[in-house]
Parts: sequence; C-alpha cells; structure tokens
Amino acid sequence: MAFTLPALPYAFDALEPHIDAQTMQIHHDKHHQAYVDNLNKALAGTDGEGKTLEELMANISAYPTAVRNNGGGHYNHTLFWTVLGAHGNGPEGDLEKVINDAFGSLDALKEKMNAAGATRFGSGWAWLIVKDGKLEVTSTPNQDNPLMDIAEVKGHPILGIDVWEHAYYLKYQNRRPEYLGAIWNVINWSEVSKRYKAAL
Ligand code: MN3
Repeated sequence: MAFTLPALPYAFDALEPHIDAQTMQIHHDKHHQAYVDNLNKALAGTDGEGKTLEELMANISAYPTAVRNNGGGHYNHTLFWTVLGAHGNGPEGDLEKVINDAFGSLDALKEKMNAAGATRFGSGWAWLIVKDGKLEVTSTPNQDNPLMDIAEVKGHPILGIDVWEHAYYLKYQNRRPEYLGAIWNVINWSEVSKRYKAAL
C-alpha cells in the first residue's frame, strides 16, 4: 500500500493569525504531498515497500537518502499537523507534572524548545521526546527525526516544531524566533498529552 497524504484536521485558516492560511495550504498541499509522492517513488519495487513508517525510521540507515528525506518528511509533517490546533489549552494530566519535574515549568520547556529550534543551523526540527521514560528536548537536521537509527538523540517524539523556512517565511520572513514564539499559541496539548501516554 502506497503512503497517502493525511487530510489536515482543521481549516487552513484555523491557526490565524499565528500561522497564516496560505502558508498552511502550501505547506500541507505542496510540501507534504511532495514528501509522500517521492517516498512512494523511492520505495517502489524495493523491499521497503509495505513497511510502516515506524519500521522504516528504525532502520533508516539501510535505505537510500531519498527514503530518509521523504520518509522523515512524511512522518514529521503527519505528526506536526496533529500537534497544532486552535485549542488554547495546556498540558493535561500527568504531562503537566512531568514537564514541571523535567524543566521546572512550561515556560522553561518553551524556552528550551525555542532555543533548540533557533540554533538548528539550516533546516530541521525541534522535538520534545520521551527517552527512557523521561522528557527531553532535542533537534534534528533536515527531515531527520528521533525515531531514526542514525539520530544523535533517540526517543519517541510527542511534539515537533518545523523550523524549515517554508513553515514561516511568508509571514515571518527571516524572523524564526518570532515564529517560534507565536506557535505556542496553537499547540494542541490534548494531542501531545495523548502521545505522551502512548509513548510510555
Ligand atoms: Mn515543513
């Protein structure tokens, strides 16, 4: 079964004014679609065909670069759309407590994630992961992610922030830190909390 582009779980303009509708439309319909198409192309007729994304990530060093880039791109964006939303809520249940235990406060976590995103040279992602049952902040280059066997810091991602220019350039131009500040207004903490529980 070939991979397919998941529908955006809300309208393109749902994250306005923090993330504009045009950026969301291009990001989802063009960029993510291209990762899906190129992943299917790269896997066609190989023994990677039929594997799940998680199986591919866990053994990514055995695959060509096109699978790493586009498989990572597909996994990362599929996660990204679900951890965004105009919910205006905060971490729930155990997650609130473990964030306070690990980082001191939610604001301290945001600062750490923003620093990880702002200092990632070139394109990449900032991550909140569960590693050995504990929360950790990390970042990856390009479309890599912490599930990949080649990742410097491995773990299960429960929140990912895209710091590729295509995620913010129309509205924020070169001001990546401003985008990183704004995105916390549209984090879907219910989804992050759900992913935390599932990762344990
Ligand atoms: Mn992107």
